[in-house]
Amino acid sequence: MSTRKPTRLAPIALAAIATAVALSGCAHQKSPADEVYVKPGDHDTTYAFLSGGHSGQVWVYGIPSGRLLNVIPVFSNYPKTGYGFDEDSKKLMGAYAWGDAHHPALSKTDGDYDGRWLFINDMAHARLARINLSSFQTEEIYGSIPNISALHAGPFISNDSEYAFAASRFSVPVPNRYEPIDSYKKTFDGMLAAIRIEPKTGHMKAAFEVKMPPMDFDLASAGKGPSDGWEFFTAYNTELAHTNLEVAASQHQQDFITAFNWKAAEKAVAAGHGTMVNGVRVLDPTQEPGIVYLLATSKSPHGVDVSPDGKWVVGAGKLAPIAVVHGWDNITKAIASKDFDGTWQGIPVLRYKSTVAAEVPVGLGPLHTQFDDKGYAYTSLFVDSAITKWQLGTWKVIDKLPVTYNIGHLNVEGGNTVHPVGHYMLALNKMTKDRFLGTGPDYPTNAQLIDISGEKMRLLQDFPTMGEPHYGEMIPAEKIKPLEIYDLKANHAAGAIHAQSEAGVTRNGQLVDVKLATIRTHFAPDNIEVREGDTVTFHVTNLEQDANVAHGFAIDDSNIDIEIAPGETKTVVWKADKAGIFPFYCSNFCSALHQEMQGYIAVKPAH
Ligand code: K7E
Ligand code: CUA
Repeated sequence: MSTRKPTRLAPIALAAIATAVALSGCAHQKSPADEVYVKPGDHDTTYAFLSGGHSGQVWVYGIPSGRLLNVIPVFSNYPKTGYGFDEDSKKLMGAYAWGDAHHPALSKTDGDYDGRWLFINDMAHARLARINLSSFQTEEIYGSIPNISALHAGPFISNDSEYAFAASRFSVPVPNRYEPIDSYKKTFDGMLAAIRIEPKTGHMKAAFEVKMPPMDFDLASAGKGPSDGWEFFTAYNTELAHTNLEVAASQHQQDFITAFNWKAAEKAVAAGHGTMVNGVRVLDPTQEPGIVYLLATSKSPHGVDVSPDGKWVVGAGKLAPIAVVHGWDNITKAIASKDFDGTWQGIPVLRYKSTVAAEVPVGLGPLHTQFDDKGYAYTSLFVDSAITKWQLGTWKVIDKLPVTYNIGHLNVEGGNTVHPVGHYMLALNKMTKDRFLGTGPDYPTNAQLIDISGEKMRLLQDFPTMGEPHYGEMIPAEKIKPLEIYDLKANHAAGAIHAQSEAGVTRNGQLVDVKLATIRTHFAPDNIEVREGDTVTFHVTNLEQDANVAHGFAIDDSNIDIEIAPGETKTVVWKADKAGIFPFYCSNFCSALHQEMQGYIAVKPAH
């Protein structure tokens, strides 16, 4: 089944194969077709969670096959599951019908993915969502996070999921108020935020924030090992431009990575420092020495990524053809000896010559870097449409692989952990151009699966992705334990029933409550009479306890369509606003008599 685990061979046999491969040049290597082919009935070895961009969803793919396994609706309606149609998910989604989802982030324990939750940002409304990786359902949407404007940089999860870190992309005055836009430099604020994740439940709540000069914060990465307790944020627009950014924000040869000592900030907050703004304690770094330092980094940095051993902080300035590597040892020494290149807006700038360990000539348009388990780094190059592999420590460029086309993020399985897996890497390309059959002017995006287990990167296959998955996370399948059914006995949802005998209709004035059972292959009750003007609340419980028997509930001529998993209850509200007969039916194929699964609502005229 798995292509991951080779059969065990004696060391001598392995050595012999290695020699044979070296001599014959890959004679024993499987073909890419064999490596990605998962035969019917077999399973993939890895999950890939790709953001759906401004579709507001998360796409779940199987790797290596590249098969789309499911869609998890997060910020947008999804009639397939009824998300955004039933009362609970409507409440979750709040006032917005969409979100701009960029960065899926898996929860961690001891620096490794633990398979509990997937977090993801909605840039446009400064929200974070949490998906339960047992039910694969969105459980929480938190936000808008106070004082954060356009949450692009986030969520970035600390090594024990203590915090999700985030920052403002578009600075605004904090607290938000009218100011003339040309007073930007004086009145607008950049913000960093630490959102506490409750260890048992995963609930999120803004813990503290740091007010920064109005740069555009872009991305971040968690310190690890020796640098644990720090978070590194990139920012462009150190020019502090508020108009014509394509020119005005591309003037400086260097911008900054902000090194944020969140453990020190925690202490300052515990000591009562800072001021409360919209319910969150906000620290002023000019008054809190030791909390933030600036690391000069080449022109308009986009990604920043900390190596698995926590020793290297890699910034990718998209307008310079290098990856800038800052050494954690260098950073700590420069801080200890106050080796500053002055201050900027009151914040110490560490001397570049002292912190920089290497400028690696990766190529044009570097955006993001990932690491494997063997000490190599992989940097995506948007302009070159390529990935450059280079070595940590020697800083040698090892290999360069063209990708199609214009890569943004890339992701190594286990990529943001202290133990990357180092087998598969996904290139998340922005442009598809000629790669797939045409589907009109709206093009999909293109993911490419790359084998990084050898010296050279090997392209295995392409598969289309949708809504621009800015980023994705890959995790070995064995770390996820998907739920098969909801336990009906443990279902305490409002209006839930546990047997068909509990189903029925109750009335309170013009409010009608229907406890509706679904079970192969009928609804109970299936003939319902109400009066014109009634508001009818359906609590639909799927009494099934067998896996893979979801029922649907759809009412003709309405906006109601939900899917109910075995053991689950969902609530929808329907207005009986005109007299007549309204059929309802099961919208999800469930059994041989699915087509018989129907009922009628009769609405009696009011007079
Ligand atoms: Cu598209 Cu992380 Cu929003 Cu980079 S981001 S490419
Ligand atoms: Cu129940 Cu189809």
